[in-house]
Amino acid sequence: EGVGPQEYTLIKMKVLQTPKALSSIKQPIYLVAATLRPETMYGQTNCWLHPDIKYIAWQTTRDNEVWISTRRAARNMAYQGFTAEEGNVKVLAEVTGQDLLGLPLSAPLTQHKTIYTLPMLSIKEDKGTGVVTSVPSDSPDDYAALVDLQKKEAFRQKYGLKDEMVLPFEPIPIIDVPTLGKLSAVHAYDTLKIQSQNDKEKLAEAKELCYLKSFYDGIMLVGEFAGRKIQDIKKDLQKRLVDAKEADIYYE
Ligand code: A2H
Repeated sequence: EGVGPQEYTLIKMKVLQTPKALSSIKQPIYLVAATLRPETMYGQTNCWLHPDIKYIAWQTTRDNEVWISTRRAARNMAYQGFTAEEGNVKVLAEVTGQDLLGLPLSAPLTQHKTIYTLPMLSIKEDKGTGVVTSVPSDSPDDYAALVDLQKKEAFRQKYGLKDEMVLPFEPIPIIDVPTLGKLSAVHAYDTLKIQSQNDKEKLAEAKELCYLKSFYDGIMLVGEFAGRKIQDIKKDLQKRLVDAKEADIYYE
Protein backbone atom coordinates (compact mmCIF):
# COMPACT_ATOMS: atom_id res chain seq x y z
CA GLU A 1 0.00 0.00 0.00
CA GLY A 2 0.93 3.68 0.00
CA VAL A 3 3.31 5.50 2.31
CA GLY A 4 2.13 6.72 5.69
CA PRO A 5 -1.00 5.82 7.57
CA GLN A 6 -4.43 5.59 5.95
CA GLU A 7 -7.13 7.69 7.60
CA TYR A 8 -10.53 6.04 7.90
CA THR A 9 -13.80 7.45 9.12
CA LEU A 10 -15.30 5.07 11.69
CA ILE A 11 -19.05 5.01 11.27
CA LYS A 12 -20.91 4.08 14.45
CA MET A 13 -23.90 1.80 13.95
CA LYS A 14 -25.95 1.30 17.09
CA VAL A 15 -27.12 -2.24 17.88
CA LEU A 16 -30.87 -1.94 18.53
CA GLN A 17 -31.41 -5.43 19.93
CA THR A 18 -28.68 -7.16 21.94
CA PRO A 19 -28.01 -10.64 20.50
CA LYS A 20 -27.72 -13.68 22.80
CA ALA A 21 -23.96 -13.84 22.34
CA LEU A 22 -23.66 -10.36 23.93
CA SER A 23 -26.41 -10.64 26.56
CA SER A 24 -24.02 -9.96 29.46
CA ILE A 25 -23.26 -6.45 28.12
CA LYS A 26 -25.44 -3.67 29.53
CA GLN A 27 -23.76 -0.63 27.94
CA PRO A 28 -24.80 0.71 24.52
CA ILE A 29 -23.22 -1.43 21.77
CA TYR A 30 -22.02 -0.17 18.38
CA LEU A 31 -20.59 -1.86 15.31
CA VAL A 32 -17.86 0.43 13.93
CA ALA A 33 -17.31 0.38 10.16
CA ALA A 34 -14.17 1.84 8.53
CA THR A 35 -14.87 3.84 5.38
CA LEU A 36 -13.03 6.13 2.96
CA ARG A 37 -16.33 7.63 1.81
CA PRO A 38 -18.16 9.31 4.72
CA GLU A 39 -20.16 11.39 2.22
CA THR A 40 -21.89 8.22 1.00
CA MET A 41 -23.52 7.43 4.34
CA TYR A 42 -26.82 8.82 3.04
CA GLY A 43 -26.98 5.67 0.91
CA GLN A 44 -26.43 2.98 3.56
CA THR A 45 -28.72 -0.03 3.16
CA ASN A 46 -27.05 -2.58 5.48
CA CYS A 47 -23.83 -3.47 7.29
CA TRP A 48 -21.47 -6.26 6.19
CA LEU A 49 -19.75 -8.78 8.46
CA HIS A 50 -17.73 -11.83 7.46
CA PRO A 51 -19.47 -14.89 8.97
CA ASP A 52 -16.17 -16.65 9.78
CA ILE A 53 -14.13 -13.74 11.11
CA LYS A 54 -13.79 -13.33 14.87
CA TYR A 55 -14.89 -10.03 16.34
CA ILE A 56 -14.63 -8.73 19.88
CA ALA A 57 -16.88 -6.46 21.91
CA TRP A 58 -14.64 -4.11 23.88
CA GLN A 59 -14.93 -1.22 26.30
CA THR A 60 -14.18 2.25 24.89
CA THR A 61 -13.74 5.56 26.69
CA ARG A 62 -16.37 7.14 24.39
CA ASP A 63 -19.35 7.70 26.73
CA ASN A 64 -18.89 4.20 28.19
CA GLU A 65 -19.82 2.66 24.82
CA VAL A 66 -18.91 -0.89 23.82
CA TRP A 67 -17.66 -1.26 20.27
CA ILE A 68 -17.42 -4.31 18.03
CA SER A 69 -14.46 -4.76 15.67
CA THR A 70 -11.70 -7.24 14.97
CA ARG A 71 -9.20 -7.67 17.80
CA ARG A 72 -6.52 -6.29 15.53
CA ALA A 73 -8.40 -3.02 15.00
CA ALA A 74 -9.20 -2.73 18.72
CA ARG A 75 -5.50 -3.11 19.53
CA ASN A 76 -4.66 -0.33 17.08
CA MET A 77 -7.34 1.86 18.62
CA ALA A 78 -5.89 1.20 22.07
CA TYR A 79 -2.91 3.29 20.86
CA GLN A 80 -5.16 6.04 19.49
CA GLY A 81 -6.89 7.09 22.70
CA PHE A 82 -9.99 4.90 22.54
CA THR A 83 -9.23 2.89 25.73
CA ALA A 84 -8.71 3.75 29.41
CA GLU A 85 -5.20 2.35 29.43
CA GLU A 86 -2.96 2.89 26.42
CA GLY A 87 -2.28 -0.34 24.54
CA ASN A 88 -4.74 -2.37 26.62
CA VAL A 89 -8.09 -3.62 25.29
CA LYS A 90 -10.75 -4.66 27.80
CA VAL A 91 -12.53 -7.49 25.99
CA LEU A 92 -16.14 -8.13 27.04
CA ALA A 93 -17.04 -10.86 24.54
CA GLU A 94 -15.65 -12.72 21.56
CA VAL A 95 -17.98 -13.77 18.76
CA THR A 96 -17.95 -14.71 15.08
CA GLY A 97 -19.63 -12.64 12.39
CA GLN A 98 -22.17 -15.45 12.08
CA ASP A 99 -23.30 -14.80 15.69
CA LEU A 100 -24.10 -11.20 14.74
CA LEU A 101 -25.96 -11.62 11.43
CA GLY A 102 -29.50 -10.26 11.11
CA LEU A 103 -29.04 -7.67 13.87
CA PRO A 104 -31.08 -4.47 13.60
CA LEU A 105 -28.96 -1.30 13.62
CA SER A 106 -29.42 2.41 13.52
CA ALA A 107 -26.88 4.19 11.30
CA PRO A 108 -26.21 7.90 10.63
CA LEU A 109 -27.66 9.84 7.67
CA THR A 110 -29.41 6.98 5.86
CA GLN A 111 -33.15 7.33 5.22
CA HIS A 112 -33.72 3.83 6.65
CA LYS A 113 -34.60 3.87 10.36
CA THR A 114 -33.34 0.31 10.73
CA ILE A 115 -30.79 -1.58 8.66
CA TYR A 116 -29.42 -5.10 9.24
CA THR A 117 -26.11 -6.92 9.44
CA LEU A 118 -25.64 -9.23 6.44
CA PRO A 119 -22.81 -11.54 5.28
CA MET A 120 -20.08 -10.51 2.81
CA LEU A 121 -17.44 -13.08 1.95
CA SER A 122 -14.77 -10.74 0.56
CA ILE A 123 -14.20 -8.86 3.84
CA LYS A 124 -10.53 -8.92 4.80
CA GLU A 125 -9.52 -9.63 8.38
CA ASP A 126 -6.49 -7.35 8.18
CA LYS A 127 -8.06 -4.13 6.93
CA GLY A 128 -10.07 -1.54 8.83
CA THR A 129 -12.33 -2.97 11.54
CA GLY A 130 -13.64 -6.00 9.61
CA VAL A 131 -17.02 -4.24 9.70
CA VAL A 132 -18.03 -2.61 6.41
CA THR A 133 -20.95 -0.33 5.83
CA SER A 134 -22.85 -1.01 2.62
CA VAL A 135 -23.61 1.66 0.03
CA PRO A 136 -24.76 -0.25 -3.07
CA SER A 137 -25.40 2.94 -5.08
CA ASP A 138 -21.70 3.84 -5.07
CA SER A 139 -19.70 0.70 -4.22
CA PRO A 140 -19.67 -2.11 -6.80
CA ASP A 141 -18.61 -4.62 -4.09
CA ASP A 142 -21.59 -3.67 -1.95
CA TYR A 143 -24.04 -3.80 -4.85
CA ALA A 144 -22.78 -7.22 -5.99
CA ALA A 145 -23.03 -8.70 -2.48
CA LEU A 146 -26.53 -7.27 -1.95
CA VAL A 147 -27.80 -8.59 -5.31
CA ASP A 148 -26.38 -12.04 -4.44
CA LEU A 149 -28.47 -12.12 -1.26
CA GLN A 150 -31.57 -10.73 -2.96
CA LYS A 151 -31.39 -13.24 -5.84
CA LYS A 152 -30.71 -16.35 -3.77
CA GLU A 153 -33.19 -17.43 -1.15
CA ALA A 154 -30.92 -20.34 -0.16
CA PHE A 155 -28.12 -17.89 0.62
CA ARG A 156 -30.42 -15.91 2.93
CA GLN A 157 -31.64 -19.09 4.60
CA LYS A 158 -28.14 -20.38 5.16
CA TYR A 159 -27.55 -17.42 7.50
CA GLY A 160 -31.02 -17.38 9.04
CA LEU A 161 -31.92 -14.04 7.45
CA LYS A 162 -35.52 -12.95 7.04
CA ASP A 163 -36.61 -11.57 3.66
CA GLU A 164 -37.47 -8.21 5.19
CA MET A 165 -33.82 -7.74 6.23
CA VAL A 166 -32.71 -7.92 2.58
CA LEU A 167 -35.42 -7.51 -0.06
CA PRO A 168 -36.72 -3.97 0.62
CA PHE A 169 -33.26 -2.39 0.38
CA GLU A 170 -32.54 -0.91 -3.05
CA PRO A 171 -29.62 1.39 -3.98
CA ILE A 172 -30.44 5.02 -3.11
CA PRO A 173 -29.36 7.77 -5.58
CA ILE A 174 -27.12 10.07 -3.51
CA ILE A 175 -24.31 11.23 -5.84
CA ASP A 176 -24.38 12.20 -9.53
CA VAL A 177 -21.19 11.09 -11.26
CA PRO A 178 -20.47 12.54 -14.74
CA THR A 179 -20.98 9.82 -17.40
CA LEU A 180 -21.90 7.17 -14.77
CA GLY A 181 -25.16 8.66 -13.55
CA LYS A 182 -26.92 8.65 -10.19
CA LEU A 183 -26.27 5.00 -9.35
CA SER A 184 -22.66 4.71 -10.48
CA ALA A 185 -22.01 1.26 -8.96
CA VAL A 186 -25.13 -0.19 -10.60
CA HIS A 187 -24.06 1.31 -13.93
CA ALA A 188 -20.61 -0.31 -13.64
CA TYR A 189 -22.09 -3.66 -12.54
CA ASP A 190 -24.45 -3.73 -15.53
CA THR A 191 -21.91 -2.46 -18.07
CA LEU A 192 -19.29 -5.00 -17.05
CA LYS A 193 -21.91 -7.77 -16.71
CA ILE A 194 -20.80 -8.70 -13.21
CA GLN A 195 -22.34 -11.97 -12.01
CA SER A 196 -21.61 -12.08 -8.28
CA GLN A 197 -19.45 -10.82 -5.43
CA ASN A 198 -16.89 -13.48 -6.44
CA ASP A 199 -16.25 -11.79 -9.82
CA LYS A 200 -12.95 -10.41 -8.50
CA GLU A 201 -11.39 -9.08 -11.72
CA LYS A 202 -14.49 -7.35 -13.00
CA LEU A 203 -15.16 -5.87 -9.57
CA ALA A 204 -11.64 -4.44 -9.50
CA GLU A 205 -12.33 -2.91 -12.92
CA ALA A 206 -15.67 -1.54 -11.74
CA LYS A 207 -14.02 0.03 -8.70
CA GLU A 208 -11.45 1.70 -10.94
CA LEU A 209 -14.21 3.01 -13.20
CA CYS A 210 -16.25 4.50 -10.32
CA TYR A 211 -13.88 5.44 -7.61
CA LEU A 212 -11.80 8.41 -8.81
CA LYS A 213 -14.60 9.91 -10.90
CA SER A 214 -16.98 9.83 -7.98
CA PHE A 215 -14.35 11.04 -5.51
CA TYR A 216 -13.37 14.08 -7.55
CA ASP A 217 -16.28 14.98 -9.82
CA GLY A 218 -19.30 13.51 -8.03
CA ILE A 219 -22.02 15.98 -7.02
CA MET A 220 -24.11 15.42 -3.89
CA LEU A 221 -27.80 14.94 -4.66
CA VAL A 222 -29.08 14.83 -1.07
CA GLY A 223 -28.51 16.26 2.39
CA GLU A 224 -27.19 19.60 3.54
CA PHE A 225 -24.42 19.61 0.89
CA ALA A 226 -26.72 18.87 -2.07
CA GLY A 227 -25.40 20.47 -5.28
CA ARG A 228 -21.79 20.56 -4.05
CA LYS A 229 -18.77 18.64 -5.31
CA ILE A 230 -17.61 15.70 -3.18
CA GLN A 231 -14.00 16.83 -2.95
CA ASP A 232 -15.13 20.19 -1.54
CA ILE A 233 -17.44 18.83 1.18
CA LYS A 234 -15.86 15.55 2.28
CA LYS A 235 -13.95 17.05 5.25
CA ASP A 236 -16.90 19.18 6.42
CA LEU A 237 -19.20 16.20 6.33
CA GLN A 238 -16.73 14.07 8.25
CA LYS A 239 -16.46 16.78 10.90
CA ARG A 240 -20.26 17.00 11.23
CA LEU A 241 -20.44 13.27 11.88
CA VAL A 242 -17.59 13.33 14.41
CA ASP A 243 -19.04 16.37 16.25
CA ALA A 244 -22.42 14.58 16.46
CA LYS A 245 -20.61 11.53 17.94
CA GLU A 246 -21.85 9.46 15.02
CA ALA A 247 -18.32 8.83 13.76
CA ASP A 248 -14.69 8.89 14.83
CA ILE A 249 -11.34 8.93 13.07
CA TYR A 250 -9.04 5.90 12.91
CA TYR A 251 -5.60 5.43 11.36
CA GLU A 252 -3.79 2.29 10.27
B1 A2H B 1 -15.74 1.94 1.41
P1 A2H B 1 -8.90 0.51 1.15
CL1 A2H B 1 -19.51 3.93 -1.34
N1 A2H B 1 -12.49 -5.75 3.77
O1 A2H B 1 -16.85 2.51 2.17
C1 A2H B 1 -12.97 -5.34 2.57
N2 A2H B 1 -13.36 -4.07 2.31
C2 A2H B 1 -13.27 -3.18 3.30
C3 A2H B 1 -12.77 -3.53 4.58
C4 A2H B 1 -12.38 -4.88 4.80
N3 A2H B 1 -11.90 -5.30 5.99
N4 A2H B 1 -12.80 -2.43 5.37
C5 A2H B 1 -13.29 -1.43 4.62
N5 A2H B 1 -13.58 -1.86 3.37
C6 A2H B 1 -14.14 -1.12 2.22
C7 A2H B 1 -17.96 2.89 1.31
C8 A2H B 1 -17.36 2.87 -0.06
C9 A2H B 1 -16.09 2.33 -0.03
C10 A2H B 1 -17.92 3.30 -1.27
C11 A2H B 1 -17.18 3.22 -2.44
C12 A2H B 1 -15.89 2.66 -2.41
C13 A2H B 1 -15.34 2.21 -1.20
C14 A2H B 1 -19.12 1.95 1.49
N6 A2H B 1 -18.75 0.57 1.47
O2 A2H B 1 -14.10 1.65 -1.13
O3 A2H B 1 -8.34 -0.75 0.63
C15 A2H B 1 -14.85 0.15 2.61
O4 A2H B 1 -15.77 0.50 1.60
C16 A2H B 1 -13.38 1.46 -2.34
C17 A2H B 1 -11.96 1.05 -2.07
O5 A2H B 1 -8.44 0.89 2.53
C18 A2H B 1 -13.79 1.25 2.56
O6 A2H B 1 -14.46 2.40 1.99
O7 A2H B 1 -8.76 1.58 0.13
C19 A2H B 1 -12.73 0.69 1.63
O8 A2H B 1 -13.06 -0.71 1.41
C20 A2H B 1 -11.33 0.76 2.20
O9 A2H B 1 -10.47 0.17 1.26
